[in-house]
Amino acid sequence: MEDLYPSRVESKPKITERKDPVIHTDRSKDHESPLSKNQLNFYEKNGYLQLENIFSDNEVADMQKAIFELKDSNRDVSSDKIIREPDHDEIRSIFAVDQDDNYFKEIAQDQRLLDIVNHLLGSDVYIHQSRINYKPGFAGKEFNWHSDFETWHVEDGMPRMRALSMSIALSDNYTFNGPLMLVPGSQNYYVSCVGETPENHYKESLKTQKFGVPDNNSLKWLVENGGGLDVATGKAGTITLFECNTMHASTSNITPYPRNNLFMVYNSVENKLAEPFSGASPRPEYIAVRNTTVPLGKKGTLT
Ligand code: 6CS
Ligand code: FE
Repeated sequence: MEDLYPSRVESKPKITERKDPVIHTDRSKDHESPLSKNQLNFYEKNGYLQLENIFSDNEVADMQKAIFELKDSNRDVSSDKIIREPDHDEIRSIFAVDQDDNYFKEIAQDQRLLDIVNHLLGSDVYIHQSRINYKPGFAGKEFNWHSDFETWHVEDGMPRMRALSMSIALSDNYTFNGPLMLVPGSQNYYVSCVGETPENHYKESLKTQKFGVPDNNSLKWLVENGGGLDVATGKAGTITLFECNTMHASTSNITPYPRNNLFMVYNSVENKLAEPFSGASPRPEYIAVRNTTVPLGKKGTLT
């Protein structure tokens, strides 16, 4: 398959224009979306969108209880799906929660979410990756600048920019406890990074990412040619949708307040993973789904 978005192959970074729409349903069909025209315009322009009050307070409380029970039950468990902080034993992330726990699977296929995602991706969808990032107080280390798509393309073989992340805040995301920072407009440019992907890169990158991180000049260019820098703060329950190629990062958390977020990554069923464009072996199923790409829910049908 032709590599339309080569990265980590040249000795110098390069910025090219994206070759895919940001919203994959024609804008003449905005009325079919649960999102308003203004919300669709904001997402198309900025590469992200925040939604409040999708879930009831009880639903949010149930999710919070579920993620803390999961964290407590895995405190001393050693598993590849449990990523601990680089210099701390605290749990940083737990992957594949929708695969291992029906409660999270139900959240992933909640029709209120699917109606939004199906429209933005213009098709049925499946979960490419799910995780809980706990970013514990005093110990949660940063996530360096990156485009998820650059990693999912190079290391997972995701062909086109037709995926998005849904982050559900399960603690208040303040300006000071390591909230998601985004570069509005960066989804329109693809930064080809330098440096060859090491084998089993994920064993390190999920703790501290070094490859697939844009150089400072490219990052500065995106910020200055896009919409500056935004911070996705919000109370628990707030949803932040961000396009697979929107440049983002988050700082370390040295406050007493954890920043717990549940991430569901939706990929179009028309964009299933091919062979990794890096030529390396595919990443494990708990990071990049290949086997269960069954459409979630049914687009437009009652469930
Ligand atoms: O490698 C990945 O798939 C993960 N890495 C980051 C920093 N964001 C996306 C995803 O969780
Ligand atoms: Fe990311």
